[in-house]
Amino acid sequence: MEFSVVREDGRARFGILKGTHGVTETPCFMPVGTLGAVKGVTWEDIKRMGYHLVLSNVYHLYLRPGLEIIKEAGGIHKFTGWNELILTDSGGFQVFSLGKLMKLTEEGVFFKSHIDGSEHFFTPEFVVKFEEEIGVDIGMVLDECTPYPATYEYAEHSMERTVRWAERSINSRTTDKTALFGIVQGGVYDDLRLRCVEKLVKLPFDGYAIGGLSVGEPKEEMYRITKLVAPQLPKDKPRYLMGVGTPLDILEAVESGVDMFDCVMPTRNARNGTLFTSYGKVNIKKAKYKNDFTPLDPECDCYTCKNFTKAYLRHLYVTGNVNSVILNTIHNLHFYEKLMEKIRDSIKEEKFSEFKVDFLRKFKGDKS
Ligand code: PRF
Ligand code: ZN
Repeated sequence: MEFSVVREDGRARFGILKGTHGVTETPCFMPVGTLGAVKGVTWEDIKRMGYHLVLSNVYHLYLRPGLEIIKEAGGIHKFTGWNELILTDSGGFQVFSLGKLMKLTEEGVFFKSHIDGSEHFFTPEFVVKFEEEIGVDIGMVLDECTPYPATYEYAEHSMERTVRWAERSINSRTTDKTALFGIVQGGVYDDLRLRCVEKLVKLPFDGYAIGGLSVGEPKEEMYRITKLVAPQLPKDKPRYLMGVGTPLDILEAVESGVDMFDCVMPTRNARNGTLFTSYGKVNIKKAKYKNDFTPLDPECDCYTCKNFTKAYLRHLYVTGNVNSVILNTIHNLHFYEKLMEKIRDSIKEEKFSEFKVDFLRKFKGDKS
């Protein structure tokens, strides 16, 4: 993997990330395709929107279809038909959200499948092997996502284990075709976060993620930790804020120097009828849209906005038509990619701060 920062505006960075299967500009947003598909849209849609990097997940792919089937297909790109960049999360988040179906040891994590209750064991080494064998462009290490709230002692032990697992992950690599990212943990404790960074940057990761945020802590805490951690990470490596977020969260994090994002928000919200527009969020199920024959977002040039009215989108939603999911997802993912494109352009022109203020002024005049 190659990464270079091309332009800077304050702490915000415009960069280019090259992986084994393609290239993406940063800051970028990764659509979530946990099971090897983004719900509601095809790869052709995803490409047309301008995405070159999508996210998937080791935990989910391991359970279904499983390593052997993906290997037999010739790797994850051949199996899914997506031929550009893929990043897989390690499952270090999904497994931990299984609660009592999970048991943590120094060696790794035992868990019960959410599908059939069968028992499995993940080690940091196995996760790296899985990511290398299915041939993803970027793999994430197995980490322990510290819950919120957590005591200082808990967060400290959890962070230290994440560091030990990071060392084991790095030591088990067998190829540089799959880049490997470390994950910073440490809860909302500044000194733990800084200690974690100090230890992880000594290891030769290709990039660094900030994990353990957007797990229920107040927004101010998330912004504070991001602002603290991002500038401490190596300047010449990509920085990824995991599982974040809203347009506001993304703008705040870009301002702190973050380059990559993923979140279920645009796709999940699309499925429940919450749509992002330049004037704020729109809840398409509301009765007031029954006879609103204007486009969802007059400033949007996606397939949905160019061809359909709010009244029709509401009708599809309330009648439970599968086209509702498709058209809403096309719009929301298009909106997110356009946001990222405008962020990149504004950094190139050294006008990021102005863009952020202008965007939010309009977006916060919420019309939902
Ligand atoms: N760790 C991993 N994946 C994640 C997170 C984390 O902390 C988060 C936290 N927002 C989302 N996805 N491995
Ligand atoms: Zn649109």
